[in-house]
Amino acid sequence: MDLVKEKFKEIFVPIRDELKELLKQHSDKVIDNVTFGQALTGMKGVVSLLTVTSKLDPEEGIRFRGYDIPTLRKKLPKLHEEGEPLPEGLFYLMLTGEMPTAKDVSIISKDWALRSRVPQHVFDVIDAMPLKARPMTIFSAAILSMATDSIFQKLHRAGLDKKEYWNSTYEDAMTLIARLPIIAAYIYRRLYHNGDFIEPDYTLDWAGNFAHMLGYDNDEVKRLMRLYMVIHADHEGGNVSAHATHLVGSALSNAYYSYAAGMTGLAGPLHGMANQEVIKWILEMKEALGDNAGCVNKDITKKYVEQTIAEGKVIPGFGHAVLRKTDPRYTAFVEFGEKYFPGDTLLQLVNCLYEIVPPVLQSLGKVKNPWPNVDAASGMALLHYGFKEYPFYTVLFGVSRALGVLSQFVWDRALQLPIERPKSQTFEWFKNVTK
Ligand code: AMX
Repeated sequence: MDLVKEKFKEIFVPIRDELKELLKQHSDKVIDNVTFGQALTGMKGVVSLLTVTSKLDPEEGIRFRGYDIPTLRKKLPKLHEEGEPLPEGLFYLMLTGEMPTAKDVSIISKDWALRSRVPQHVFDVIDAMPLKARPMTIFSAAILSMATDSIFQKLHRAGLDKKEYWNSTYEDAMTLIARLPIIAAYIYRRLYHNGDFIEPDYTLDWAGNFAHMLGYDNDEVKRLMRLYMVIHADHEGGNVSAHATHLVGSALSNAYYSYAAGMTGLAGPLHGMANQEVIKWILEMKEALGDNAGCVNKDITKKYVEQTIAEGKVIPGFGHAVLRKTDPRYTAFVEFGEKYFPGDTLLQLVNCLYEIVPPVLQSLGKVKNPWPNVDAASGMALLHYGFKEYPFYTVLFGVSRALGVLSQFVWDRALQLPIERPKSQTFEWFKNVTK
């Protein structure tokens, strides 16, 4: 058994046993109440999921195994002292709960490089999609097509003991993560660079190699890609992509099916697609307002924001279902911009929207969180380096999200979490309970 897998087993077995014991003793204990409003507005705040990898605090933002983003940027192993953490390390931390050493990170980097060969039929599936298909449609189809390789599925059909589910699920999750940069880069080069594909460079780390295969060999872009892959990795269990992955997996669907479900959820404009919507909206605003966009003319920009809302649309990149403060992931991207490209006009515009948009949203009297989320700033950094094909941005988010949802997926199997099945009621029932 490999070292990381062995370590994981040592860690999860006592936790699995403890969970079983707790369930045996306390199954009837009431831990939460559900209001009429919560049941009908997306179950927000209702505790009903077990997620070990991360926890989202409405005021402080995301913590991965207890560590916030600024701490992770300092503590996780890096290639360069002043650079960004390696996503391999975050994966290790989410899986084991322990801060990795440089050696742990290097073991994962090498393991992913070894597992990364993508079967030909996956490229054939991608090539069969029309060039006008959305990148997330192609990405999800490619992931699904890899289910042919699921070791869990093969062993399960042959009659696998449920205590062993975690082992082949770990194999599937690692292989899936290893292959994602190659698949995503292939889609990107096919759609936007005439199919001029770039071979992987296995002397690079996972995210550095991803930037390289996309066609960005600049060292700053590699740093940005490491940050990007760390920042989007996880946001506890209830967000659409994490929850969809968990839900589908709870039926013992394999990791490929489950993560593909997560990705089709991430593709929605209220979730991961917001990162492309932000850039689309900003570019349209610049087109409409010319030199007046941003702090040059705050009144005109404010009117543009109000006009978007008057047209029945949301302001992409602002608001959140859980957060009630500025998203620390947003702050991390702005800090990156201020370090590497402080004079950038788009960075200035993003900073200016931070002043203009929240008061407009607050004035509506219904928006629970007027502050920017991660998507308000991530595209600005990509655009700075010439990565202008914004319909692809959600794929980048998706590659990163695999780290969180698949480490949790391995935990789901290790803890033998059961099939998920909340209760639904009819409209008549809901009317009756109000009487
Ligand atoms: N612009 C305009 N209106 C907004 C808004 C925004 N950015 N954010 C919330 N509202 C509106 C809602 O549409 C809702 O209006 P309604 O009552 O007329 O339907 C009202 O304010 C109350 O919504 P809420 O409780 O504050 O938010 P929510 O939990 O229902 O939704 C979210 C959260 C993120 C979907 C919402 O804030 C939004 O649509 N934001 C813009 C899209 C976006 O940036 N999504 C990315 C989120 C992060 C991610 O997953 N990547």
